[in-house]
Amino acid sequence: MTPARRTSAAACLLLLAACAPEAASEEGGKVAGLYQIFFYVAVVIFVSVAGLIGWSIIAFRDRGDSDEPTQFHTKLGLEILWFAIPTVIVIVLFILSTGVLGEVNEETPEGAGVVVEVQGFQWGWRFTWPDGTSLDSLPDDPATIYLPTRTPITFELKSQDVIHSFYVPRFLIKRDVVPGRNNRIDLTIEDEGTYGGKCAEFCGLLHDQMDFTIQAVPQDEFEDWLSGLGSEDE
Ligand SMILES: [Cu+2]
Repeated sequence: MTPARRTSAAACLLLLAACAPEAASEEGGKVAGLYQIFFYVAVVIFVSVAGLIGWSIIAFRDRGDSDEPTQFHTKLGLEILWFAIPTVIVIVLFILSTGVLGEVNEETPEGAGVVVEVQGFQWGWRFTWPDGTSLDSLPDDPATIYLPTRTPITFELKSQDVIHSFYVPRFLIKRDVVPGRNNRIDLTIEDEGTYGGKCAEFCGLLHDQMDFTIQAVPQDEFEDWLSGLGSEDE
């Protein structure tokens, strides 16, 4: 590969990497950071392997003479090297992943932040706050729920019937909602904005219509919205 081609291939890969959505949650940012490390490691591996294959194809091509290149058996140093490099890569990536997994799964202490119970059902979501106020998101009437930015939020995930999956793509975190099991997602939304949510586990006929919207707003605006919702309920 000429240097120009190599540069343009690298540029294409970088552009593709930029296609991943930007994380709107603190925890998603950590996942995105980890993803980027994996991506760059993969680029280095791909370029090295493809480069070496390309080089050997050209360097050892049939030149029309019958002379074979020098044949040898066992090259201990090289064999140890190509065993050691992937082993080190896997160990480093494993340690980094475990670290990020621990941070992302860290539970907000009880009483801190906002807790929302999210119940998935065929085919919608019921969002319930600790004071009992609830809001349903249904296929013909998808709900918008408000949540505060820069405050820890706990989604307590429950299912009434089959397995669903609570997914807000911009948060870069997805978790299954399993009947008989209480799952949770703890996260902090960093940026104000409107974020679409979906069910990400095929759960029947109207699975694709289990949409909802999260409106991330400052704390006081969230409280106004929640008290308005509570009085609507009465
Ligand atoms: Cu579902």
